[in-house]
Amino acid sequence: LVTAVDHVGIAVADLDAAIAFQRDTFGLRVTHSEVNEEQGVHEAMLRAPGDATGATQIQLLAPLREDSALAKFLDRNGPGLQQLAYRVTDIEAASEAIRAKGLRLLYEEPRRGTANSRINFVHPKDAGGVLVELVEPAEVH
Ligand code: CMX
Repeated sequence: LVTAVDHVGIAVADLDAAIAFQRDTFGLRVTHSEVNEEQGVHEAMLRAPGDATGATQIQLLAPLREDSALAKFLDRNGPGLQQLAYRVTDIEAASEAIRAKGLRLLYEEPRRGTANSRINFVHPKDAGGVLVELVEPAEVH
């Protein structure tokens, strides 16, 4: 079902400070950043320089609004690991297989994720306390 660990998401209060910390402490570099209005996040994707394309990335997520899922997570837990994202090739098929096992997905239909990927989430209460994101990357032309 899953082809790779696409990324691990970390909730942060200050995106620029978190990017500087990851860069100065671990040598990670930003490869992509964007605002996702629907998800209510300002996000950056980071990877180690020299890592092969397609390697697991670290996603830093800062809230855009107080009513976002990210803001609620930060209010409740403070900064820290927020999600584990699995890459899939066909999100409809993956969603169907997961629903068939009786697990709850958060959305009826996939929504837009980072870099025009298509995403959904398994409810953390159905996945051992981990918010699991399913990511079907956008086709690269
Ligand atoms: N990881 C693990 N557990 C989590 C969690 C997380 N990230 N977020 C919430 N929970 C737990 C809560 O602690 C709570 O546990 P208890 O009942 O034991 O206290 C339980 O899940 C349900 O909490 P809730 O109050 O019913 O739900 P929330 O309002 O906290 O929302 C969730 C939880 C997962 C539905 C919401 O965070 C969500 O919709 N997430 C998906 C969207 C998202 O995370 N977007 C940001 C990332 C965008 C991107 O990746 O592109």
